[in-house]
Amino acid sequence: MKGIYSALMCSFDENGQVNEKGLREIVRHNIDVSGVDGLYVNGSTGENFLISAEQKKQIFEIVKDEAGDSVKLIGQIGALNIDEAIDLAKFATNLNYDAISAVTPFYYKFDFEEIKDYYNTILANVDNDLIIYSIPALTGVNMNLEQFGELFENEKVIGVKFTAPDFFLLERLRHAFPDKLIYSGFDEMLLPASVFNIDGAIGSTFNVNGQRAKQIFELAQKGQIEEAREIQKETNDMIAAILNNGLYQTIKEMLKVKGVHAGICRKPMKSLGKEGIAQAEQIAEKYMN
Ligand code: NGF
Repeated sequence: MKGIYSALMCSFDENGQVNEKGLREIVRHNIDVSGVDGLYVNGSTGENFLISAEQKKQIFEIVKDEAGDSVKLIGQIGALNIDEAIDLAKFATNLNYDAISAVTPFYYKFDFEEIKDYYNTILANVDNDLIIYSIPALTGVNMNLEQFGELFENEKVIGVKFTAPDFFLLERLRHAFPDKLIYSGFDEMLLPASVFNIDGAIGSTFNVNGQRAKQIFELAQKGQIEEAREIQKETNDMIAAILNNGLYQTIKEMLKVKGVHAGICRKPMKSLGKEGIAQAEQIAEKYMN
């Protein structure tokens, strides 16, 4: 389960429906061109919180059908409706997803006991391993070392997708839980996270930059920090340009330059105008092979 995972984009048409052909092309691009080790399906980058449960299932099915067993698959099933989360967990598990993942429940200010109960309830109902998806900047849920430890007491909780710039906590987690999987979630901080001996990373920009991400991760593991720093610098030039233009929309337009029918983002995300599309095309020309 170690390595570089794309937080998979999904292709949607103008009516907000899943474009199956486009989604299959995105999967193929990630496997054949970006060369990632795995796909994180129905995460933030997949616009998971903007789509119906039926669409989530459709995406789980298409991705598994296209990827087969060629790369590892993690299915993000977290939903505020715990029945939906359990249903999606069973669905992804029946499709042979290698693991499930669930974002910390958000919006209502759940206390830690409620969050722990959420994960343990899901896992009592499904025969699969789970990776916690921690992204405090978007959920408002901050957990400390002891709280992660309590969640890890459930043996089926095998790791965490750690999307936070808190390197002190990251180092403490690594030290305290050497047997749990720790995936870094901020692509622009992949190198410093790798230096702390993470097991892998999950990111949106790997859809268009998977090869560089793999190089950074592997060089850091070998202690070749100077070379890794060069590639992280080039990567961050690209990420800064993407963030400046609109994150998910720009990645989709970059994929289109490579012939991938990546579609548009679901409302209420807006589409790029002519200038934004031209900017995305320039970023693709400059940074994609
Ligand atoms: O898009 C976000 C929002 N974060 C992603 C990633 O952590 C999300 C990150 O790659 C993810 O894994 C998922 O789709 O579930 C950033 O887009 C990237 O580092 C640029 O800032 O924070």
